[in-house]
Amino acid sequence: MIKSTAPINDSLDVGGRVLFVIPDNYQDDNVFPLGPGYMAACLRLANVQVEAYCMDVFHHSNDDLAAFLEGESYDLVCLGYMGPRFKRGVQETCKTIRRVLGPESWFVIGGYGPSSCPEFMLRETGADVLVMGEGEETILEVMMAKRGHDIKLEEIQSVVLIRDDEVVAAPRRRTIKYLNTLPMPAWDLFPMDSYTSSLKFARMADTDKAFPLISTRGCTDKCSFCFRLDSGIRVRKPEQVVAEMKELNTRWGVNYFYFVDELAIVSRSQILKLLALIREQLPPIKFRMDCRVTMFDDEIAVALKDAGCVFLNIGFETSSQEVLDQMNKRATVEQNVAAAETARRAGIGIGINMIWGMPGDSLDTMRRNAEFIKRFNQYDQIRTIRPITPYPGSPLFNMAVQNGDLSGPEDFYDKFRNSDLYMVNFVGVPETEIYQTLYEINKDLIYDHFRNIDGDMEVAEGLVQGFHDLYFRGDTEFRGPRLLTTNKHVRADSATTQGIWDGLELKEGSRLSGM
Ligand code: B12
Ligand code: SF4
Repeated sequence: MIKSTAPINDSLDVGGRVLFVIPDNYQDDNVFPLGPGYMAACLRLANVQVEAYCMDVFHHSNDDLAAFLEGESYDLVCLGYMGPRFKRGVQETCKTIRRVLGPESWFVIGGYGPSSCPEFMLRETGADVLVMGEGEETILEVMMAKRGHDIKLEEIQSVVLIRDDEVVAAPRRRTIKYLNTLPMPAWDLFPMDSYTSSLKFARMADTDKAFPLISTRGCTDKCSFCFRLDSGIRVRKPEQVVAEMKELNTRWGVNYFYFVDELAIVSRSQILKLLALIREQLPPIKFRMDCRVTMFDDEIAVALKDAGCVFLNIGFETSSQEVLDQMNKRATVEQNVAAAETARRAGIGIGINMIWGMPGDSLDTMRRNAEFIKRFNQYDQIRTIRPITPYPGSPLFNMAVQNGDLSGPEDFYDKFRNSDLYMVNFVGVPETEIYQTLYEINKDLIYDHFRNIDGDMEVAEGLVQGFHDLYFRGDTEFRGPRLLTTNKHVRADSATTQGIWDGLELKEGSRLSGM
């Protein structure tokens, strides 16, 4: 019996075959699936043959998947997904896998969607195994159980199963303490030409190649609307992160790095060290990352800009202190304003993420949120106001269940249609008024955006019509401006040298000192 976690190194010889199915997102800007990439790399160390079937890149249908699976035999067929597209897409893919797989293969699910409501997801998908949280160690042990090693499936930490109609959930495993022990993602298993050319962000030239990487896992905070897959935050060694960037740059020409960390700036010393290494060891590159307003100031902004940061995604969330407090954001409106101003001074674009519809919100706070966007907009993204969705696993979802607004995950997934619709009314304002105000505000924000980028007003009108049809005619196919947020409908590339530095000091040898 294996008592401890299976080692992620080449000391194990497990053998066998595993397939990762990447579900379709029905869009062309596909993000490389880092989770499966990491798990595949760990399995390969244990001599497992791993393959990937990317429905997202090739827009394979479920019939294509069925035909593909019928000719193959795998020990595990693995699928990870987030909640929102579960009912509209992923569920059918799961049914297809379930129908085609014979008893010689196990169907394994994991990621944010499954981990937030395991029993519901196991019953809805018919999966044999559900992995909670981080997957690298668990999938290796599941594969060992499948291959007849001395380990029982139901005893593997973080595994959830249904046996005789009862849910059997093993205790959660501890998160991987040292992320540096993980191998690099198994990029070569995936269609890298597609993944490196499909993302087009603002301030990117058409020839630039963008690609994701992650330098931390987790977050220091627990905002009420956010489902945390695992608690706490872990940081990779900056040397290893830069080595990964170098490899992506030399092997695939990646020159725009998309840090997908939920919280990339954890401490001053950590970020300054990483930025210094980027400056020292990489050719000129661009990158974007997410940060909290509480860990952002002029010194960090200058260092970010100097290392190539062109865009920061910031969760401002709201312009109301009361709502910030209620959502447990641990930030102030003053810090929000200061962060937006600091980014503008430094010439770094910002993603102005504002949500509305939290307890404490009103039509007035919605209007103030829109004003905040207009005041600090640099037009790197088409920003509109989206009402909050209480995703399963988040404290807000639990509140909706306690209040009797939702009965559980099944009710959530029955009701969820579109993330621009307000699923649970936390504010007590009649829905008709909410949608009328949302419509007026979003119309104003869209026209403001297209006027400021000198954009195609017909595209703007199409978007406004889309919101109209969604709010008032129930056309839930509309997906908001997100499919248009490529670099075509955002501010023109400024070569990132339009920063207004306002006396901020540039380091010696700065790549931007000619500005
Ligand atoms: C890239 C990304 C996307 C991409 C997805 C493509 C992709 N390749 O993943 C796009 C842009 C499409 C996207 C969309 C959305 N996203 Co998103 N996204 C991310 C982001 C920034 C990075 C994902 C990533 O690569 N992580 C790094 C890898 C290493 O971690 P991982 O993917 O979680 O994988 C690990 C485990 O989850 C698990 N695992 C994953 N898959 C599988 C599969 C199996 C079989 C197993 C066993 C285990 C397993 O093991 C992996 C390794 O440890 C995360 C933030 C984050 N840092 O995770 C948000 C995040 C996942 N997204 C989030 C949200 C809310 C959304 C949207 C709902 C936003 C919206 N309102 O539209 C949509 C939903 C789209 C949908 N289809 O359902 C939330 C999820 C919250 C939740 N409760 O589900 C996150 C956490 C951001 C946040 N803090 O709010 N997103
Ligand atoms: S919303 Fe952002 S800051 Fe808040 S818990 Fe989630 S990742 Fe952390």
